[in-house]
Amino acid sequence: EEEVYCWFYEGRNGWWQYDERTNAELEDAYTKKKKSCELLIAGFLYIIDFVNMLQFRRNDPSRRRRIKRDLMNTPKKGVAGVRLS
Ligand code: V3L
Repeated sequence: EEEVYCWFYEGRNGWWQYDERTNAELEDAYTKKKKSCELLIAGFLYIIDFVNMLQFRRNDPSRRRRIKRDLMNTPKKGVAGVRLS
């Protein structure tokens, strides 16, 4: 089996996989050993902090979520808010 890794953000009782475009951006920044990067998600700017493995809104850092890089096959709620059926 292939060991494919991708990125997840935390929901209330589980993890959501990032959408494909955002996942590619995260993987690119992570591979370049950046400490952080900025993402535009649904009209909001978010900071990804690779040091503390957090996502938060740039204009409201209290809106904070844990993130992780894990095997694609790992249990998840769905992808970017779209639940697995
Ligand atoms: N990708 C897509 N939507 C996001 C992301 C992201 N990386 N970050 C936040 N949102 P906040 P449960 C999530 C959405 O952090 O029931 C899930 O995708 C976020 O959506 O306060 O708690 C679900 O759709 C939320 O709707 O800025 O597991 C939903 O929460 C909104 O942006 C419920 O998931 C504000 O998030």
